Amino acid sequence: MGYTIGQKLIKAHLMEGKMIPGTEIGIKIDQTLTQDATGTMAYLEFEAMGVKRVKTELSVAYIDHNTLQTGFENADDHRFIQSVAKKRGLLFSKPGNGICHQIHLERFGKPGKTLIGSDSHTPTGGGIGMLAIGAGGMDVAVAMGGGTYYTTMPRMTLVRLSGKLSPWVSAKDIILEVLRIMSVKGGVGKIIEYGGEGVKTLSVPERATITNMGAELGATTSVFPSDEITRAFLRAQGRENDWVELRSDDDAVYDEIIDIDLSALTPLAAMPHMPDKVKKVEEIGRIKIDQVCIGSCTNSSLMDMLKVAAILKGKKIAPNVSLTISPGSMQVLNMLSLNSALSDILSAGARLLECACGPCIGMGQSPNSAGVSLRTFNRNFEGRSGTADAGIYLVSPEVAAASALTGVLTDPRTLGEMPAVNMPESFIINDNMILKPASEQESDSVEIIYGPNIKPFPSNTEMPASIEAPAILKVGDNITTDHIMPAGAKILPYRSNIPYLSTFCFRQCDEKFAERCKAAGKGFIIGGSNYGQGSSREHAALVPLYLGIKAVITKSFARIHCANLINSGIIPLTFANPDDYDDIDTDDILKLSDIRSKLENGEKAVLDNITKGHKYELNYDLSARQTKMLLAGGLLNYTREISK
Ligand code: MIC
Ligand code: SF4
Repeated sequence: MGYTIGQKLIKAHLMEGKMIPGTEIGIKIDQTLTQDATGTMAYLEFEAMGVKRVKTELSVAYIDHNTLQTGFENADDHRFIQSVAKKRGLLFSKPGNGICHQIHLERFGKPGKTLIGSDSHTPTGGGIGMLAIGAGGMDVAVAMGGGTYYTTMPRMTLVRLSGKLSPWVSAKDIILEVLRIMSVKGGVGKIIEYGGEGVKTLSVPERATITNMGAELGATTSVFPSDEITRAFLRAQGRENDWVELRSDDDAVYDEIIDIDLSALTPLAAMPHMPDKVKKVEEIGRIKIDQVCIGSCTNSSLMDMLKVAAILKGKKIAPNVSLTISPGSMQVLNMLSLNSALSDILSAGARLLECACGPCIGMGQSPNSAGVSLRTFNRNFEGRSGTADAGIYLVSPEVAAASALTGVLTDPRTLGEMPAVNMPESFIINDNMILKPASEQESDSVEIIYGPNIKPFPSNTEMPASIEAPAILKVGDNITTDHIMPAGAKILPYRSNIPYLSTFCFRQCDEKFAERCKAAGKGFIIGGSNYGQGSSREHAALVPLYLGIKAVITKSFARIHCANLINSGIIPLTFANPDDYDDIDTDDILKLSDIRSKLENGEKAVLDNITKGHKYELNYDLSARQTKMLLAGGLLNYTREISK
């Protein structure tokens, strides 16, 4: 039996375990990336591990999320990360250089290599045939120290593409169609691989849009073959030597096959407030819009920007619309500025923002009250934009630009012929915003600079024999990490200050959550299915840990968040009978009796509802290593224990 691309990549990096779906595997990591919003914590953890130099082939620390610098906090974090990078052997991408995933694709990603990043959209690298996985900061810290990365062996899904996209339809519509078919939890435990004749019609930036937004499926990662198109992209980046061919075997076996005829697709949009609430633009109709934002790691490549410039050329945006453009990297902006594209964008009335995440993570550009915003981004969770009652629609650059001109949601096919866009043979290469580390000899004299906003991260203790505590919060399905630990301009500057961050935890669901946790001293969270979807931010585990949360009991979990809970020593449990969820109310006193010995002996866990006098059976899906980690009170305690 042959192998899929995902299986080949795993096989080539397998350190522990067997490639049996659902079981734990350990893989060797070649490259890592961090961004600043998760990076400060990852480097604090790395420092706590006491490793002198990173042991990967390449590790890059990017600054792209917290670039507003409304106070000293962000700049201090940047300085801290820069000093760690210099001392410990990492490349450092300065603020303004662009979004980590876009730059990594342009300058560093290599087909056939593994990459983990402390950001859920790390699978963007799958667009050039990498095994690129989003993970919590602690997992990235371990990988930087040369440690194995553990995950569950995924099942393989093939999305078989046939035909060719029609004019005005683009890669964003392909991934929105996949989301429509599979839903935000449809990818959990899977690698989504793209194949079929249609693949040959897609350029690398288009492929990267698709693998990027595979994060919204909950997938472990997404991957495209590495072919002549990949080679041409790397050549244009001056890196043809990094190319290797990668394709699935003819007799590879997939667990699931989804067929999509590209020629049948039309422009799509994800409606508020979930990336899988996908409808045809023509069906939604010409709703009035207030804002259009073009950019984010999903759609900020040169190709995207050139298309937007061509659509806007010689026209004016509607008076009721505020249009923002954030190019994905300095390379993209540089290239736009060298031809008339930038001036076409500006003359139409666009507001040019920095090459950074910006509005995607609520760093500015929050829409007006009850505003309608069309964004080429990947997430439209309620409140993420910074305006609680705004309605965010996720669309392609074509739909965004066409709608900015008309002032209403517009199917771009109504604009007539699509303007042609030509990609250059080669990109401008200027890595002057990427700083090299000190040499090993010089590194001893480099000082790590901590600012006053950088506070120690919370630690856990060994798991007790039993845990009795109230259900502090009960939430429904598809709770995102933006619910658990919101981001945005007011909160993001405090990513290295867990005590302060904790006051914002779960605010959208219960304003008094933090207060109630403090009053109770300890507690449980009860959740529905796909709990913790979205971001990789380990703050969504570290903050609950700080607030005394001992276990989270749900119908099911999203992958990265579940791993982050375990790393923090918070027990993730699921109801054996999902209906038991309905029986629990907020403030019920619950008891995990003999939980320690149950986990040690692999026995079913039982939750006593002391208030109601009922008992519920609970499941847990833990490897032997994860069980030991939980018993020890998290990854750092466990690592200390085994290295004694
Ligand atoms: C996001 O898109 O939600 C983020 C901000 O990039 C996060 C990381 C973070 O919370 O810092 C992600 O996707 O992992
Ligand atoms: Fe940045 Fe948005 Fe991409 Fe997250 S999804 S990395 S916030 S651009």
